[in-house]
Amino acid sequence: MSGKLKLQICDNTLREGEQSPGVAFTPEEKTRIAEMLDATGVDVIEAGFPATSSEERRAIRKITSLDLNADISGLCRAKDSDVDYAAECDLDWVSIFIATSDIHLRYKYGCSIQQAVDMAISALERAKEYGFRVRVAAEDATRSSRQNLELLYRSAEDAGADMISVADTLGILTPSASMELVRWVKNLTSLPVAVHFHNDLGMATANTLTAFESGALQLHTSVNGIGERAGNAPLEEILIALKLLYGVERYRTENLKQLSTLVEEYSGIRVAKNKPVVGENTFTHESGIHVSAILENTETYEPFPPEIAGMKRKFVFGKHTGRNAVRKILLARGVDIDDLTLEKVTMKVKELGEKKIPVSSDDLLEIVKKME
Ligand code: HCA
Ligand code: CU
Repeated sequence: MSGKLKLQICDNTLREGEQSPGVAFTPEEKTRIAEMLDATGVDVIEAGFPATSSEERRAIRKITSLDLNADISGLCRAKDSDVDYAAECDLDWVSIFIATSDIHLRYKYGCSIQQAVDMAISALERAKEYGFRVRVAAEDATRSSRQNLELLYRSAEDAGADMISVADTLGILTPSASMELVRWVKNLTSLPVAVHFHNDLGMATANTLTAFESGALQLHTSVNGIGERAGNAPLEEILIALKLLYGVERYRTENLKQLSTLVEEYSGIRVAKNKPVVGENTFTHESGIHVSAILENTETYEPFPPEIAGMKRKFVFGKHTGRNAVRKILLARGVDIDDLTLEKVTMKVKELGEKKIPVSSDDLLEIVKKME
C-alpha cells in the first residue's frame, strides 16, 4: 500500500489515558507529553476534558499556547456548558460525544435517541458559533442500532460537523465487523470518519488498522495503550504497523520508546515486559538458537530493527543458552576461549538461569575471567 493514503493520528493519552484509574498528570507532565507527541508527528492531540476542572483548563491552555504543529482538541459531553468551558482553552477542535446505544440511552440518560441527538446538535451549533472544528462522536457505537447511528451522523452533517466518529467504547468489535461498520458509516455522509477503539478483548490495534484499510481518516491511539479499563489502541503498535505493513513513513517512530517511558513514569502504569514494540523483552534474546541466528543476520528473529522504535537489542544468558551463542558473543567482545572453558561457562550460565539469576553480556565476561 502507498504511504500517500490519507491518514491522521489523534492521540488520546492526555484525555482518555488520564481517565485510567489512579492516573492524574500535572500540567507540566501534560505539556511534556504533548511536546513529544508533536515531535513524533501526531496530527491531533486530545489534550483533555475542559469541563473537568479549572486546573484541567489551565493545563490545556498551556498546551495550546505552545503553538505545536499538531491540532489540539478537547472532549465535551453534549452540553452547552461543556462547550463554554472548551471555549476558554483556545482549542482547534472540540469533540462532542453522545451515547447512541439503547442501553446507554435508557440507563445513563433516560431519554430517547431523538432527545440525545438534539442535545448533541445543540452543543455542535454552539461549538460552531465559537468557530471550532467539531468531531461528533457516537459513544458505544458498536452496540448501537444502525438507525440510531444514522440519525446522529446525518443530523451532525446537516448541522455543520467537520468529522463523525465511531467509538467501540467497550472493545467488543472484531476486525471484520470494523470493516463492515466503517464502510457503512463512510457511505452515510461526505464527512471524514474517525475511529476510537478500546482494547478489552485485545483487538484494538487490529480493529483500528482494519478501519484504516476501510477508509477511516482519523485513528485514535494512546501511548502504551492507557485508557479506561484495558485501554485503547497503543500509539506505538499503530505507528510501527503503519510503517512496516502499510508503508507510512511520516511519523518519527524512533521517539516511541522515549515517549513510552515518559508516560510510564508519569502515569505510574508499568509497561509489561512482553508488550509489543516497547516492552523490555521485545528485542532481548536468550535462547541459543535465536542468539546464534541473530548474530548471523538480525532479520532471522527480529520483525524490524529495534532502532526504528528507539529500542536496543539485548542478549541475556540463562537456561536456554547454547555453547555456540556463548562463543559468538564472546568473540564479538574480543574474547577467545578454548572448548573446555566454553563448556564450563555454558554450564555455569545454565545453572544460574535455572536458579532464575539473570546473566548479562557483562556478567558473562566476569564468569570467563573467574574460570581462567
Ligand atoms: C468515554 C467516551 C469515549 C469517547 C470516544 C471519542 C468512548 O466513554 O469515556 O472521543 O470518540 O470511548 O466512547 O472515550
Ligand atoms: Cu474511549
